[in-house]
Amino acid sequence: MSPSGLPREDTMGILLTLLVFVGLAAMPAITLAQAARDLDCAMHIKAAQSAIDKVTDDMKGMEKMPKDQVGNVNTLLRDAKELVGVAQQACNKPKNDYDAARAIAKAEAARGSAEAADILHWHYMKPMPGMKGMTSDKSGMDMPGMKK
Ligand SMILES: [Cu+2]
Repeated sequence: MSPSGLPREDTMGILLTLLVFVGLAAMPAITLAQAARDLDCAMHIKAAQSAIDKVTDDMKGMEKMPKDQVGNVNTLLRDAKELVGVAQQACNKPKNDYDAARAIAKAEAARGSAEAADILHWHYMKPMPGMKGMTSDKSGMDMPGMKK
């Protein structure tokens, strides 16, 4: 006898039946969750936002950078922020799957702009003659705001 008062074999049978039912009930939920995840625009927006945050952080303490260079990096950053705003709006209440996909497209475009800003910043960081503060060596960056 098991603690429940039923013969052990009956208890096992009930448990197995329950497991099968729970499994069957969970399957559509899992399918739905996966379907939702493949159109998870919030995830793409999060990635875009952290790319934006990274460049924004890097640009702190870049006062010695030539103004036109700062301007170029910031223009790409501004594009990224605008696109992430559009993505956020589309992602807030997507009317359908197409809306969610459109939000993903905007978020990825935002991430692309942020990445381009990062690449451009690092390109400018390459040692240039007569550009104090923009050189870096293995011992550490001359720019306190720089990570990496
Ligand atoms: Cu820099």
